Amino acid sequence: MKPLLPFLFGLLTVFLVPAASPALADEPLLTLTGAVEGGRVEISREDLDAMEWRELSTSTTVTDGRPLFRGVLMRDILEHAGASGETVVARALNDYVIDIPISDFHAFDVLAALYMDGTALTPRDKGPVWIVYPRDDHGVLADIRYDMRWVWQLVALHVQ
Ligand SMILES: Nc1nc2c(c(=O)[nH]1)N[C@H]1C(S)=C(S)[C@@H](COP(=O)(O)O)O[C@H]1N2
Ligand SMILES: [Mo]
Repeated sequence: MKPLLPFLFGLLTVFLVPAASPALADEPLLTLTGAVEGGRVEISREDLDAMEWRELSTSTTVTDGRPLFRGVLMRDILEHAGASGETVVARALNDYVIDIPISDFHAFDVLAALYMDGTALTPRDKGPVWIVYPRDDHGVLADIRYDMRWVWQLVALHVQ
């Protein structure tokens, strides 16, 4: 029985390592459903690359200092998908789910961040997409109500 265990771990590695490697350009990174164009819009890295990228430096509850995040504005992603509604239900890889008022994305420059300090976020480290609020620019954002909306490993947005 003993040699079986390393073998099983080996197998696991074979299956998990490709899953952790960077996504292909046309593979969907985010899936939007509900009140979006055609009821379903998949957004690939290629789609994001065609949009405007922004940078944002902010402190977070889970990192030291003020990392520099790079990504696309949440409101631009919703606009790209033709979203119309009041709320997005954001869902992460770990099935963390939370309602976010769409008004947040108009009141604040909230990023769907793909990079932190120049390094691509991976599913192992808050990636591939992390919702990042400009926490240091608006006093109101330094609040648990907003911290809960910093969804990491974001995979899906349901608009309603
Ligand atoms: N994917 C994912 N994102 C998440 C969570 C989670 O469990 N999974 N927790 C949320 C909550 S409740 C808070 S307060 C912030 C900060 O979480 P932490 O301080 O526990 O790391 O991340 C949010 N984003
Ligand atoms: Mo939390």
